[in-house]
Amino acid sequence: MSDSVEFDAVVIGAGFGGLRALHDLRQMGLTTVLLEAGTDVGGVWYWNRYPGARTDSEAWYYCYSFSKEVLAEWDWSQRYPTQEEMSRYFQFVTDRLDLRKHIRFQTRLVGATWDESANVWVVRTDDGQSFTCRYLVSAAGPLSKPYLPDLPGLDSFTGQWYQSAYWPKHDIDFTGKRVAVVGTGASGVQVVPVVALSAAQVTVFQRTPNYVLPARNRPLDEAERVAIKADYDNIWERARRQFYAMDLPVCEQAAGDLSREDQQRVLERAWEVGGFRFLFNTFNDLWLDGKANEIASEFIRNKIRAIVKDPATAELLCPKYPLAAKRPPCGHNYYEAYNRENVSLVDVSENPITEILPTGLRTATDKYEADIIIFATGFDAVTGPAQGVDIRGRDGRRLSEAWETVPGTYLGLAVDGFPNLFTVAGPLGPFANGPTMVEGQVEFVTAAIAHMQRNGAAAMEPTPEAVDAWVRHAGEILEGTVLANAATANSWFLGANIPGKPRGILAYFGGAGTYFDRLQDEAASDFPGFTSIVSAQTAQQAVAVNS
Ligand code: N01
Repeated sequence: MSDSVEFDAVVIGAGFGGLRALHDLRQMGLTTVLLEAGTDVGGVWYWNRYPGARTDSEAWYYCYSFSKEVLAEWDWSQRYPTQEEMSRYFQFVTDRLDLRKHIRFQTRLVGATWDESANVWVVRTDDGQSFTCRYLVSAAGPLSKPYLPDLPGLDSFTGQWYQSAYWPKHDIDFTGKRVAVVGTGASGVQVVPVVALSAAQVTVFQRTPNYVLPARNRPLDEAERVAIKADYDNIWERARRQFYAMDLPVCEQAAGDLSREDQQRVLERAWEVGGFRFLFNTFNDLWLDGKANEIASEFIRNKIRAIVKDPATAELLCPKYPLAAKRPPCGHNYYEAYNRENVSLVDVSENPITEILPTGLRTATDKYEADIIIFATGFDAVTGPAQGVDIRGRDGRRLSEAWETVPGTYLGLAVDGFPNLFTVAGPLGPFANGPTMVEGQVEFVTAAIAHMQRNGAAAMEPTPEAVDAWVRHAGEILEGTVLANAATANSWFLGANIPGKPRGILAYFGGAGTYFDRLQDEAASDFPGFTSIVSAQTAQQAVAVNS
């Protein structure tokens, strides 16, 4: 496209968003390179190889929709694929679409500076390279910067310790070991039941309990696989309309429309079917109405009390905040694990872990022996990855500073003062099923680039007014939901899980369907929320593109 830049586009991260962006940008004829810190593709599914890691969403919509070849040729083995199956899927997609040769593995972005005189990004990597590009597409992932609590004494620990999100590639033998698991989010609840199968003792340190929905995994048989493949057009149609971008029917009933018996029947049915249906196919006011939410929350607490035999442990496992104020994980015999003799729960909500000792952990009052410590302590979500990278836009303004108090974007995808930077799965993008959400976003990014090419624009960026309006809109939506309580539940939705991180809404909770409509309107109306820079060179190129 241009003689003066080394690449038309640079994409960061070989997860769902990055690989789709690489594919589409190359299809547009743009010279594109993807930078990936790992040794292979997969993004979170490359790094999070902890015991028990598998998807929380069903296979047939937790995948790409765009490639007919991939949809036809790839077969899922089970309802919730394991990390290993997800890795194989990413490798298959990459090779089937011939993307590998455009990926630089073990290469981490350390900085990118907007050169205003040339309208290019100057990108720097950790192997000392530097090159220019016109478009920078960050798909580094919202949950890609693991958080390790700053606990004194970790260096003195004589056993082994691991972070769920940086799990080693070799197997860890837990046989006969005393294992401490710190954290009970989506990662911790998958780790516990699996490690308990071989460890001598598993001690779970819980600060805030979660509402863990039963996943109810099962193998997919051939007939189901054939039916799924035949239904893909409808699956994507439904997923793009559904609130969380999942292939689930739209829920029509409010809790108040139903008798008490019918409410329980609906909840029981969703609990039995398993997965996120409990959130999205029970009451359509579950996210909006405290009373409806409490009916569903208390239903789960009663399930916990019925499953977990020790009443004191059961009560500790019962969350007191509204369901969905934290992202509920799906569990595979999570509550049942506490009925094992080798699993115990320690409540560290009031009595926190204060120190790691050479042979274990301690709180202010007690000591716990451990041979292995697993930190499933989450992520510096959404804005975290940008903090460690020196991205500077116009006038040398740093992205980390721009996002320090309010992580503002327009549509989750672009920031004023940072021309031609696209933040796939960035702040204030929709909280939704990742693959479907990022596919919609990448389609918007390529539409924006095509718009620039047609109009001879060297760059575009959102107006500050568009960013402010989107931030306000996202905040207003949050206030109308039970999620406004997320800070009290230490949720990463608000940055509340990281000590010292400014509290601010990090995701758009208006629903995926509404969001996709908004993207489409913006593109169809020639991007009214953006301003463009036209240079003599790009104007000339536009003539070539249009002729
Ligand atoms: O992280 P989390 P995660 N002492 O932040 C605790 C996605 N995901 O990796 O809640 C003791 O949820 C912390 O306590 P608290 C998914 O979107 C998906 O599990 O802050 N405990 C919490 O219990 C998910 O929401 C999948 O009070 C400490 C835990 O560590 C997101 O990633 C699988 C502590 C962290 O939980 C994050 O999930 C995995 C301390 N000092 C992740 N510091 C699937 O789809 C932190 N904690 C399968």
